[in-house]
Amino acid sequence: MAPNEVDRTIHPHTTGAAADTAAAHQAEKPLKLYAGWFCPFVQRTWITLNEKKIDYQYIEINPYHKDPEFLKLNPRGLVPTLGVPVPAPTTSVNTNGNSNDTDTMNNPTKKDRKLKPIYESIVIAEYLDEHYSDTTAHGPRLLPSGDDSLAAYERARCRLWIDHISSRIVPAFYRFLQHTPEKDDSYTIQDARDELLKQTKVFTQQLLELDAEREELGLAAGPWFLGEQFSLVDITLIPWALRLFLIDHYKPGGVGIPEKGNGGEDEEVWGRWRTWYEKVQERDSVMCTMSERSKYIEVYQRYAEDKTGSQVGQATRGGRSMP
Ligand SMILES: N[C@@H](CCC(=O)N[C@@H](CS)C(=O)NCC(=O)O)C(=O)O
Repeated sequence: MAPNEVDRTIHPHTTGAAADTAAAHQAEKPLKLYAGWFCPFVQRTWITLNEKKIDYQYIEINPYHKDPEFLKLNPRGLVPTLGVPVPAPTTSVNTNGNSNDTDTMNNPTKKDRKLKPIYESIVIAEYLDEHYSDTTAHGPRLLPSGDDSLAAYERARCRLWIDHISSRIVPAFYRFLQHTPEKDDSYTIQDARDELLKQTKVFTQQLLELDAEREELGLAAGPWFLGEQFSLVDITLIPWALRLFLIDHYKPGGVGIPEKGNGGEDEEVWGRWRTWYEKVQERDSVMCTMSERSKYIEVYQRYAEDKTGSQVGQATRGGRSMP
């Protein structure tokens, strides 16, 4: 199955808070975000750009149309794709830690720049965090920086949990949302629920362990993966956390995260989840990328009924890893 009519006829643009943010970023800019308003992978990039106060042009496209111009930028045919103005190299690229390019790549007056594509939401986020590293202009780094062995370890730990989210939580989300027993009875809705809850709990237990580590050092506990510091680990998970309501809407019995006081032996874990989730909903860089709830309900119906031909949908159906 390839992208089909249900994918190609989705609502074509942002609504709600996201529409205001997109409207404020229509002017031509050197940095271009090719986006789909509904896409959680795009949302990772969008949050990163907002969080770091990077100037960009928002360009809405429907990635299921596979326009040749878009495929030239990203042969995988996926959003997010970022168009980045890259200067012509003066000498060969080096790997010894010294930069050949001393000026800012985002200078629109330079004529010798080419628009180069970057894709894959985590690669994009790491690029933006690394390139826009001036903390005065762009705020704290989203991954721990520094050359010392502690910083290297902490970066690796962040990447480990980014991997947990991408390879465990995100696939479990789609397997649950696409669960359609008439089409596939190889797993039950309870299997799908158990897997999503299990992987979410593993992540949240890690938040608790990190809190305890920080408390021992006399540092503030949460709310984020890096304590008081909002991070790329949080950004990696947020779009799916904000889409859990779709499972509540479409799937009998819903996600199944217990209400406060009903968590039994997991009460502490789910309490920590709620603390994190409440902070997510207060974060401007996040909430300004959200469209109207009713539009997500509409656009995800093709997943809930297992009718989408998207690459994510096909991978979920075929038990393969995410695109
Ligand atoms: N691994 C990619 C996944 C991106 C992705 O799957 N984007 C979807 C929209 S949510 C897309 O462009 N789908 C087009 C298709 O399935 O043909 C990333 O992290 O950026």
